[in-house]
Amino acid sequence: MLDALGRGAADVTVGGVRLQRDDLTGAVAAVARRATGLSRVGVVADSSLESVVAVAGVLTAGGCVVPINPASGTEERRHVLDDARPELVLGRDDVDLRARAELPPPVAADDSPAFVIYTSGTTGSPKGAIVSRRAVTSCLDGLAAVWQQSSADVLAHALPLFHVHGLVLGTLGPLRHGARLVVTPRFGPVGVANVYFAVPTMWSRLGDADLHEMSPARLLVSGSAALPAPVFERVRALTGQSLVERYGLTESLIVTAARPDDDRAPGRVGRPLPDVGLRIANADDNGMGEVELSGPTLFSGYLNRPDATTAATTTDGWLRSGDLGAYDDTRGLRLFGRIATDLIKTGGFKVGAGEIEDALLAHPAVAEAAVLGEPDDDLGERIVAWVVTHESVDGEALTAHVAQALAPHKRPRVVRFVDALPRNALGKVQKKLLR
Ligand code: MCA
Ligand code: AMP
Repeated sequence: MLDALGRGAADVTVGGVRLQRDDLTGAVAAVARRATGLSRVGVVADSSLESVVAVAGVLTAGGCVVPINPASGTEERRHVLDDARPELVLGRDDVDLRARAELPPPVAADDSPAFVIYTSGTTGSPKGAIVSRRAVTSCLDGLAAVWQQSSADVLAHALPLFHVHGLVLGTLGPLRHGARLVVTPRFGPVGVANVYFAVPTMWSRLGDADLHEMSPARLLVSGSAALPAPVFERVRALTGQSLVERYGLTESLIVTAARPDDDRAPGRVGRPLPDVGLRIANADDNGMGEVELSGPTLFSGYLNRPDATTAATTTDGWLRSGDLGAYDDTRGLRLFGRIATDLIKTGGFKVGAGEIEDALLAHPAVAEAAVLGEPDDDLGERIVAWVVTHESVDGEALTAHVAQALAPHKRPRVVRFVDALPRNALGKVQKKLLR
């Protein structure tokens, strides 16, 4: 990675454990030596320096990383491993931060895969989005250009390392720019940091004093989910700064970003990065329609799912984002929400209603299940499940069942027991009636 994507990090601290440039390079090179010749390597991406070294090492060797949520449950992990079939899986204990080696020769940024990142759809199990090395470098270089990121920056965040936000932007970004990175277990001020990345829930949870402490930073960034206006206003009141929004999908990486000197407002996610194509399909009289995307940051398709890749792509090769937006050149892209109600964004994580329904139905007490996202002040949306049971069970048991099968962030926060689900004449659940 240090070769494939950049000139190497100045220094990285994760959870209080720090490696500086030469030691980091040596440890990354040691993983790279081990990963040489492997095409796909799973990394159990917990929030540790070992995860960063493992990811960077595999990329440096020219391999493809399959990030695995360390909290993923039995079913979800089995699905990822069966689908991606990594030749090796690296966890924290498999990486020695004291190991040192010489870096192998650089690997070009080309169309070969850098990542297979699992992301939820409306139905079924998560799909593996294949992200090329070129997509990663295009995205990172585009963002660096519009945000003037450099080796002078110190980025701080508390994002998970198994999704695009924390992994690509929040880890590979600073490695590529040679900036300093500090990953903390909880989001908050870090004395030396001048750039912060977080999801809206994290910005919203900060205390007044913490926000005040972040005032000297040069860039406060929000992304992954809709930024509520009250959160935007409160951050502005307490830091004197407007949050900078950027927008993208796992399938497109980041495609738009507000520029530091743009006139900012919540929901305005900026103009396209260099070489990104953006258009609004089937726009209504107000210019609102589905955001479609093209350009070098787009994914190469879903692993083993040509059907899903075709469904996500227009006949002329653009990605259907599933997001509703309107665009003008001066004020950029404004987002209004998602088209599919069966995709839920909770705390910045995308979760499909279908996968939770399937997990609930696998519980012996559950006869029928319907899942929806409801507005939530903290998480943006909370996962709510309506269930019909054929034997007695409590909501907590069902919640624990989903957390254990899929992942804790996919667990319903509310379980409502009903005698029957509203269905139409064809037997399809009428979710609108549940709202
Ligand atoms: C509670 N827990 C349970 C249960 N109940 N575990 C198992 N079974 C249960 N029944 C535990 C959890 O394991 C966890 O433990 C703790 O309770 C709280 O977990 P959770 O509910 O997940 O935490 P939260 O407070 O709701 O988390 C809020 C959060 C989180 C920190 C904002 O949602 C988050 O990290 N969001 C970031 C999402 C993100 O990075 N998205 C990027 C996607 P413990 O934690 O103590 O072990 S990429 C993307 O979207 C695009 C490209 C983009 O634009 O960026
Ligand atoms: P994911 O599949 O987890 O990569 O999530 C991608 C989705 O996150 C997009 O389709 C949007 O719905 C949402 N998203 C990302 N950034 C923003 C943002 N700044 N504002 C609103 N929604 C966002």
